[in-house]
Amino acid sequence: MALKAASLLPSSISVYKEGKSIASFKETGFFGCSFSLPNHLKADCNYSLIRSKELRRRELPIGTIKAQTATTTPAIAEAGPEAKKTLRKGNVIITGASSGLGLATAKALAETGQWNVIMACRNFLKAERAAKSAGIPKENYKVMHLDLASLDSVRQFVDNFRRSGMPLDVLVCNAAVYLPTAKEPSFTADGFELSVGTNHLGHFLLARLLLDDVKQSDYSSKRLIIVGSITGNTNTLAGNVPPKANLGDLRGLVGGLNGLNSSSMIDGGEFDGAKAYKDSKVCNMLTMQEFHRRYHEETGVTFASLYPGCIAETGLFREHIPLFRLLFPPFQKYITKGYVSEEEAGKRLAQVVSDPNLAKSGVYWSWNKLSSTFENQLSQEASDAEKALKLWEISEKLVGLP
Ligand code: NDP
Ligand code: PMR
Repeated sequence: MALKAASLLPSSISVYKEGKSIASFKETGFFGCSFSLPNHLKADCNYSLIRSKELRRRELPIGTIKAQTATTTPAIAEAGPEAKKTLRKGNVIITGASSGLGLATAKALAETGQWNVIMACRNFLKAERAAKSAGIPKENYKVMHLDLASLDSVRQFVDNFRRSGMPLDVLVCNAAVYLPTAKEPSFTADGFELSVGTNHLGHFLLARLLLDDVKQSDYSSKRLIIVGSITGNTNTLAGNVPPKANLGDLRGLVGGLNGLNSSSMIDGGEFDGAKAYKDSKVCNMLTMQEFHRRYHEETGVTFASLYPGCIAETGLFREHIPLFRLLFPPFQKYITKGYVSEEEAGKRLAQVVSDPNLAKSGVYWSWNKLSSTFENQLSQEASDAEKALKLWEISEKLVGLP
């Protein structure tokens, strides 16, 4: 299988394992890119052991890597000393829990018996069916309607949740859309380009509104988690696959991303669906850090982001061409070795929700080959505090926050 996949990816890029080249391949129309990488990025697909060891020796500010104590994925199965302080179950909202990472995380948490999972989904029936067929214990989850592509729906969801009277301990902003083959932009109910509108602006409003609820929680560790990705980080090999994320000076966002009197892209450029997704992930990671800077000290809430690994079989790739969907999983399994199953990725995100060892705020978590966590380093753009502030202020205006 490795050979087969490799033969479909003839060579101008090398994939390195612990400093040694393990495979090389070159541009194809299928993977659609031609680029060369600076040497310092070539080993990045192996973003694991070497790097975390090296980083353990350095003290870096928030938003960049810092060494850390590794914990392994199964940690969520046991309640740590912190969790034992709290007698009641934790309540966690997970957006986009009807498939992929969100569903696997809901299952991993619900199965511990220590969490009520609120599955915040745009398709109620699909979510109910998914929860049932995944075997999530009925008493440990509830589906609530949320369409992130509509600011009214976000506000309605928050009202409905508050009316339920449940406390909120953890919010997980997980849902996303990826439209790599779209020739023209599509738009949210409020007229924002759909990928940034859903993945960033919908979540931005949701997280801003629900922060008050999380603040009030008496749970032992309250958290707000926004799922990020390697592909938004241009300090990695994956993040250098064109089109690269780049928010520029945010001129398109200032214009409202409506594709009419302003560009549909954050940087003001031509529409590109793959870039819009990667840009939205940069927004997710910048937003997490801005939350941390503004609210961590005052509220004690832990803000975190993560790259759970390449979950190559999820619904995220539903809009991609069939050949991509066929070849992407073996490519990630046998060539980049970045592949993780939905189940494993779900355990990883569940760990960021509940592991007492991952209570540090302002961190972008990743996992090494042994499935141990480490504090990963974000790209220059994804850790740019000035850009994060500007993004925050423009996003506030767009979603109608004072
Ligand atoms: P999926 O497509 O399987 O899951 C995405 C979820 O988002 C679905 O439940 C989908 O709902 C939901 N969703 C989409 N649009 C909306 C909306 N408007 N309102 C509410 N929910 C919506 O993809 P993944 O599980 O792969 O993606 C989950 C997260 O993981 C994303 O943030 C993604 O960026 C991130 N990620 C994924 C990686 C991967 O390799 N797959 C790698 C790194 C990060 P529905 O079921 O109705 O379509
Ligand atoms: Mg990528 C270590 C190398 C690595 C990793 C971990 C990923 C993850 N990718 C890697 C390398 C490469 N990819 C290389 C060398 C190529 C060129 C052949 C390549 C191509 C590629 C494409 C066309 N990769 C992709 C795509 C997508 O359409 C996916 C994407 O960008 O979605 C936004 C994707 C991804 N690669 C990943 C991950 C995790 C993705 C999915 C995305 C995400 O959610 O960010």
